[in-house]
Amino acid sequence: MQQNVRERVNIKFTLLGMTGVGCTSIIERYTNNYFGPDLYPIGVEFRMRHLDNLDEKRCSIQMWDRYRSNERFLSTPPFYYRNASALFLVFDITNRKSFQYLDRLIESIPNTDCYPYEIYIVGNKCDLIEQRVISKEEANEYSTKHAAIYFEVSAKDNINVLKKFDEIAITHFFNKLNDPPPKPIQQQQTTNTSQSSYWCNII
Ligand SMILES: Nc1nc2c(ncn2[C@@H]2O[C@H](COP(=O)(O)OP(=O)(O)O)[C@@H](O)[C@H]2O)c(=O)[nH]1
Ligand SMILES: [Mg+2]
Repeated sequence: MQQNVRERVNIKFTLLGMTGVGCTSIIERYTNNYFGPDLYPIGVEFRMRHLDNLDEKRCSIQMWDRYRSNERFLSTPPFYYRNASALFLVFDITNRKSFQYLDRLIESIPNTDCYPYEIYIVGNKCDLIEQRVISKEEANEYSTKHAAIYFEVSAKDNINVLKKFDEIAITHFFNKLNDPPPKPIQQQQTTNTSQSSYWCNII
């Protein structure tokens, strides 16, 4: 019997940020519409969200969580970057250190000729208005300086998370359909990719 195989376009998004900025919370909100202090999966590298019926195809979005390494050494492995459509550098709008940490994240990004991704800077916890220490103006200025696009979200209050990430995913989906990405200029040494994955069908 012939199976109805639906065409699928894969999008990989990688989130990076200082511990505690809310990378896992954003991913949980986006893939599972959940926010809470507990039930966060341990040892999971990415989670999935699927958007169906886009041009009669399925868009499968992999959300790669911040690498759980010792931050002082910034040893994010290459497979976090490889084939990523976009990098999301997350900070907490109530924590200046997490904003300053973006410098180190940007320095550690591999050569963009090799990995042609877009870079977004994401200010999380925008529900904590009273405790804000990084203004939108400062974050926007910093992002422009680094050729990145800035937006704010709250994983807790579900502000902007679905809207922004879906919007960006859909743009990448159509870009990929119309213009398949070029092969990387330089082939990096092959690294073993994720063994552990968590699949989450919410649509
Ligand atoms: N107020 C508020 N707290 C948040 C938000 N997102 C995450 N948190 C809290 O920030 C802490 C760190 O979140 P987590 O997702 O584990 O951060 P990660 O280390 O970057 O993965 C937790 O206590 C979360 O409940 C948010 O949008 N607003
Ligand atoms: Mg986490």
